[in-house]
Amino acid sequence: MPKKRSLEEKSADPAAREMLAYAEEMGISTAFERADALAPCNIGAAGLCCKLCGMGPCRLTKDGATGICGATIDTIQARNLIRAIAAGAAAHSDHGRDMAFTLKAVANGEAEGYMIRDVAKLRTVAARYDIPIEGRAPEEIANDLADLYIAQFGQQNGRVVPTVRAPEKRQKLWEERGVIPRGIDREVVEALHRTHIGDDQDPRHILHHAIRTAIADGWGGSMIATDVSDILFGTPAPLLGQANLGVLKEDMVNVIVHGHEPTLSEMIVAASQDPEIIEYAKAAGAKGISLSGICCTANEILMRQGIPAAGNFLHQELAILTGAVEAMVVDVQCIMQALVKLADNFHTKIITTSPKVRIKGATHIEFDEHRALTIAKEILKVAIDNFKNRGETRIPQDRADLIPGFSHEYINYALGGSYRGSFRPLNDAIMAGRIRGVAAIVGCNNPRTQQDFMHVYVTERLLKEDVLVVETGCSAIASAKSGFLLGEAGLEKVGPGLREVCEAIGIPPVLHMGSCVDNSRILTVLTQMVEEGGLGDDIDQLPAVGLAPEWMSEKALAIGTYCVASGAYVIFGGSNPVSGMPDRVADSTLIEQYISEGWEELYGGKMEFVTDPDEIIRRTLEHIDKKRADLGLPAYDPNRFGRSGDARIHELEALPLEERRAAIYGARAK
Ligand code: SF4
Ligand code: MSK
Repeated sequence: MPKKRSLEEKSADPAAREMLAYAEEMGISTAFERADALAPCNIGAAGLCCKLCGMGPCRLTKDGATGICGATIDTIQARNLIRAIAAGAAAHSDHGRDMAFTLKAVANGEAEGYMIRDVAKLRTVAARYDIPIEGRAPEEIANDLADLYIAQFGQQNGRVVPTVRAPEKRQKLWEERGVIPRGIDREVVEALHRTHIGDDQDPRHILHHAIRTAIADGWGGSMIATDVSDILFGTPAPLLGQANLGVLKEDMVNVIVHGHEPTLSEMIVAASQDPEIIEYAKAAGAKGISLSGICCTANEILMRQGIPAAGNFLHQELAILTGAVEAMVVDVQCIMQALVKLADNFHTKIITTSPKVRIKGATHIEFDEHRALTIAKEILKVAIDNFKNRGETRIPQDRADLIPGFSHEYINYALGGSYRGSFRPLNDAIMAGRIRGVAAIVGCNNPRTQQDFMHVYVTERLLKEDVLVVETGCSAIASAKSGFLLGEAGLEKVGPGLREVCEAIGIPPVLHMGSCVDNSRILTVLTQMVEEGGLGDDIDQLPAVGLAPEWMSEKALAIGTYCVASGAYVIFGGSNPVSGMPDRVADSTLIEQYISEGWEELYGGKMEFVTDPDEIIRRTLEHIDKKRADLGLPAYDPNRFGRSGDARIHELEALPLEERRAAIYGARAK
């Protein structure tokens, strides 16, 4: 009988606990409760089940077992893994494709309500690909860039162009290893072809193509999605935001946008500020419209517009439980089918908008970028009309302030200034040991683990060890809810050296860098650190680690794999899709060994699955310290820094006057 967890075991977030208690009271099912009731199949979870043909499914539970076709455990695990990576790469990249088509429509004046907001970024990106920019209108440049980007998806030969933005040494390594992606769709299709019954049956050869497919995502589809979003909606810079369910408003029409693509959500933001719509809401008895986000759509509009985030992945059901949401508008990815049934208990309308996504029982209002503003207004009117149907509400009062919006462009500016943007101060701080290293903490929530706990625990521990943390996706929202994304408040929990740097530059200790596709920003930051000098000549030499402590989506596996291909050490928490049976003979499966030691030999990066958070921390710090030593940098010493800047001023202020004088002026004061 599966164990029923307490509220505390289900979530680290008080707002979530309050709503889960309410769900129990009402007898309403949530993902948390379903995770307790539905034990995972340990054969499938370990990657040992193959259902690639009608002779199966073949479930292999003993060392040396094979499927009916003779496929071994190693082959089956490799096939399952590459299929997940291909699905993740497809999701990110299809998002990138839609963004590129929107850019094309905007360039040709065919997209209602959109404009090119960041001309400087358009010119910078276009110039990287030798698209002429001088003396040309932004629309002309955008049209050429859109054509180039659209072509990357169907390209058959050559190289996916954003790969030229990787460090030179990395590009050479990829060329030598034969993993430069030729076309984004081509690599995804080939991953599926190779894993059809009777195709590629050498696990290492299968995983070689997994690397190529993942690079097509990180240095292809995802990078395109991020570039175009910035060009159309503005490159993020810090602003003030809020996160958690307490952002919902009792006296306003609450509309939540959930999913991933900013095209519709940005237009809903614009429509919600339209005087005609505000009047319509007032006529319905509300004070106005309160917009908020869930998952990565939340990150997109939070970091560009300051629109609050109602929560991360596991908050989607909890938001509806408040009874205060008139409409949840969804597009693609991470949307639970359970929302519709749950919403039946309340007045909330679930509105699907993507031509790719329908949910039985939901209202479908299809989005079309050519009529975006009109459709956004239509959606808001449906929500406003629903306000009168609202019953009793229960909105938790938990909400935290945060400062999101740390694009790599802004970090460059913050460190170097507007005339000479530079990563020099960051590299110097790492070289001196003030900052021990960098960790990118990314990825989802998973109802099989305590919501947010792993994200927050790992973040907190690494900050104390003077590790600068950058975050995206649901991890960033977990940190936002916990107060790490707010300059001064977050600094209390930070090691002395890192604290000095944050105070000197004026940044929070955890930098919110955006949504899942924006992990491509992290690739850019790592590349800029390499190019700045002093920390080696490729990403695998940096004292940096990538972590996905509560992962659940196939996209997370694609992200992890392109980070490994780029040279990073990546640790996943939670379940291990290549673990093998618990009673297996060997310590680790061949695939586990290959994606760790094998990939490290080939790419300098490695992938591991670790459930214990303390072990995640230990391996992270060990790796960072090893990379520091390999670079010949001084060993990290926590007592060396932290007595300058604001910290020193606070210490001095606490001293009696005479002692303070003596401390400041030394012998001269006497
Ligand atoms: Fe079984 Fe082979 Fe078919 Fe997989 S491909 S289901 S291992 S027979
Ligand atoms: S939304 S992929 S749960 S991070 Fe990007 Fe969050 Fe993971 Fe979805």
